[in-house]
Formats: sequence, structure tokens, C-alpha cells
Amino acid sequence: MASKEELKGIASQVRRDIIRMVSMAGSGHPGGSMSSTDFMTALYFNVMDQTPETWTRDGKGQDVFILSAGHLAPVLYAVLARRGYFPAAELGSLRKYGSRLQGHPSVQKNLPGVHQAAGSLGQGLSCAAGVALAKKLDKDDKKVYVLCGDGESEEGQIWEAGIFAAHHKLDNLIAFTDWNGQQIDGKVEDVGGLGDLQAKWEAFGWKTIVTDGHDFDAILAAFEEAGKSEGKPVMILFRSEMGHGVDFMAGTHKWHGKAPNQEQVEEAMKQLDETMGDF
Ligand SMILES: Cc1ncc(C[n+]2csc(CCOP(=O)(O)OP(=O)(O)O)c2C)c(N)n1
Repeated sequence: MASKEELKGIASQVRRDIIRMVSMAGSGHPGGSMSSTDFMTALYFNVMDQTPETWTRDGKGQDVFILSAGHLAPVLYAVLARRGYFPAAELGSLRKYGSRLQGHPSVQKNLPGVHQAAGSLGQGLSCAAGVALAKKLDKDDKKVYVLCGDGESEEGQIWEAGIFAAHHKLDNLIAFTDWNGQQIDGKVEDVGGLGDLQAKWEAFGWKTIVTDGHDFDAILAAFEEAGKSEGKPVMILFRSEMGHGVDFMAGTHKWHGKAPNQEQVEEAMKQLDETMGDF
């Protein structure tokens, strides 16, 4: 278990990793990766019953994480590396030919920590619901966690999975959405407005929790409450900020899928150094 101060430091390191990886690759998705960094760090360091030593691809007898918004691969890879699933030096191979760190997660590459390929938005929640149902059938009491994007939630398949999971009372399924309000082309509300996202999930029969996605107390409390659900799948809506942690990247869709240049990397590192603590 990491302390709150340690989690903050790790999250700063993860944001540094994301910026460097995407910059070295010359392409990738830093904005949503940085809005998801705090809850992904909390999940892997303090919440999931899964470790680099115990992880297996079939996920039996342990918690499973599935990345539904596959373009957020940089945050998943950086968190996995900092948690010890593979060497951090490998992060520099993001998007390189033959690398285990493809631009979107691939199971063919056998990267420890990755159960499920992703990239076509909307599919991961269905996969996670299937794994959660399999765990119920196997009498495996571990949980399935899945990260969705808010832009991704414009996909019809998300809502089909929502019906399925509620119908099967998958209370071992804990989904969370990076509710940063931005997607590839602009604000979610301007592109394909979701309206009252909490009311929508409630109407689909899910337990919902809305909380601050950049406050570790709130994040850990939300995961704890989610773990106690009975009879309903859970959707945590993490209110977050695109590009969080670096002022010129924050709050705009312009950093959804763009690599920072050298000067921007240096400025970002300066800002993130200040929030590193002792990590
Ligand atoms: C089925 C499908 N349609 C379109 C895309 C292209 N695409 C990739 S990311 C993205 C926007 C996703 O927005 P959001 O989930 O909010 O992620 P964020 O912008 O916060 O990173 C789109 C349209 C895709 N990957 N898959």
C-alpha cells in the first residue's frame, strides 16, 4: 500500500513517463492518459488484488483490469512499469516496430499486465462484462475493473454492455469513466452530448459514484464503496481534467492525440518535478 504522498509522487512520475514516451514516439495520446493517471495509479498500487508476481493472462483467482479506451495505452504502460510488471526502460519503445508497447494494447506481444487487446472504442466494457460473468460462473470472487472514456461512451456498444451487466447482476464489475469532458474533436457535449451521464447509468440499473478524479482520498473512497456493491455493476464517474498536471496541456482536446516537442517536454518536466515529492 502506498501512502497518499507516495501516490502523488508516483502519479507525477507516470505523467513524466507519458510525456516522454509520446514525445519519443512522435505520436500518441497524452491528454486522456494524464487525466486518468491518478485513478490508474491508485488502482494498481492500492486497490487491485493483482501483483506483477501473481499476474497471469487468464486472470483466474485475481482481479482483472481491462482498458476499454485503448488509446490510453501510455498511462497503462507507465503504471504497469512503475508497479514493476516490466522494466521502465522499455517505455521508450512505445509505438516502435516490433515493440511490446504498441500504440494500442496487443495480447500478441505478451506484455505482462495486458489481458485484452483494445483500440476500437466501445468493446472493452463488453469484454469486461464477459470476464465478470465468467468469474461468477467459476465461483471466483475477484473483481473486474475497466476504464472507459467519456467520448468512448458515445459508442452504442457501451450501452449494450450496460444492459447485459445489469441484467446479469454483475456486482463484481467495477467500471470507471475518465469524465474529462473532451474527446478527439472537441468537447464531448459539442460532439455527441451525453447529458446527465450519472442518470443514464442509473437508468441502466447500475450503482453510480461521481467523484473527483484527481483527489486520492476521493478516488480510494470511491473504489472502496464500489467494492461493496450488491446485485449491481458499478460505474464510477471520475471528474477529471484532460492533460492534468501540465498547465499548457490542461483542459483542452488539443492534446488528445499530439506529441509534445522538445521544448514542451522540458517545460512539462519542470512543472512535474515540483509535484514529485520523494518518489
Ligand atoms: C470505434 C472507434 N471509433 C473511433 C475511434 C477514433 N478515436 C480514438 S480516441 C477517440 C475519442 C475518444 O474520446 P475519449 O474517450 O473522451 O478519450 P480522451 O479524448 O479523453 O482521451 C476517437 C473518436 C476509435 N478508436 N474507435
